[in-house]
Amino acid sequence: MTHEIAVIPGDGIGQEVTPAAIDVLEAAPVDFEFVHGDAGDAVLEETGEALPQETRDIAADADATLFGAAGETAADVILPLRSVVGSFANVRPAHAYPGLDAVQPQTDLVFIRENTEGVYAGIESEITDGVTTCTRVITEEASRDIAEFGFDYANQNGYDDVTIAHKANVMRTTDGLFLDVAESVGDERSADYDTALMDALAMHLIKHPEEYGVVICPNLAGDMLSDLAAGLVGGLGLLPSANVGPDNALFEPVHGSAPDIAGQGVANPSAMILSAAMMLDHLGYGEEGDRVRAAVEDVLDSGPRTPDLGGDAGTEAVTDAIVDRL
Ligand code: GGG
Repeated sequence: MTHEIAVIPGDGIGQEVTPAAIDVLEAAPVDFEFVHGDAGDAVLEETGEALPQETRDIAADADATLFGAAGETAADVILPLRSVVGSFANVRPAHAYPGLDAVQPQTDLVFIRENTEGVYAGIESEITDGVTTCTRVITEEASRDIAEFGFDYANQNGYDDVTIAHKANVMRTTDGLFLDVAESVGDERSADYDTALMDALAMHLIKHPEEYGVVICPNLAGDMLSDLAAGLVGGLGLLPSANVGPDNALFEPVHGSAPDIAGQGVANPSAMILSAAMMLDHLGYGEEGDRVRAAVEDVLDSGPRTPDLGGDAGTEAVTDAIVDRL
């Protein structure tokens, strides 16, 4: 069976790490047909549109999408693409790897981030000169969907600790609803869970990440806490993600376009390749996904490594080493 994969490299280092993931997928014993789509800052400049309809269609029609990185046009590119594939859950694992100088080597967390609403609903306005607003949308339906997904994920992946992150003491109506609904889902399943104020949770995650497993979060909290966790394990070059919906999914590294190093050939391809491994899992190739993860772990442990991890190798050398392990 051939799987059609939309490949949208996006901006900056997305152009460098996406081909790395394709090299790795081509080494796996699975038939893929890759269909390229353009999107991002450069496309906006060229065509006046950051996300052309043709790219939306490619993502909508594919079995899954690989996305590289979003730049200044993130709100016009990755947010709509997540919606094109119908994703409501953003799964962001943060693991420490052997051999790397992690701040907290015992970290093994998975953020389950609500992917459709919160302050990322895109409802912003300028009321008058110097006065702006952003509407935070939290619905019972989306809160239930993400909580059910999070508890199921913990159950299916052997995590005992589930934490519901919120700020219901301040955002009483919106996060009050998120918290109530997520707690009801936990109670309906007689699951063990904790709740945590997201600001306090940020501090506790830094000091004691080993006390946490799956963290169910509203949208912005999930975006921020997962970057924080990247700092615990060695940086943004290590965190993959899956945007999952009922019938389709999009896989992307947690990092952005990294304009400071774009074009130099030194971007760490690990997060993108680990995202491709999550795509293999999603398409039913769990063993192949495990093999890719093992190859990445091996190269992270023994090198070569990119400069963000203290090495001096380029993206291609690291990718070749991972393909060699496969
Ligand atoms: N956190 C690194 C970064 O810049 N990611 C790209 C970005 O802003 N994505 C938006 C999102 O994940 O919602």
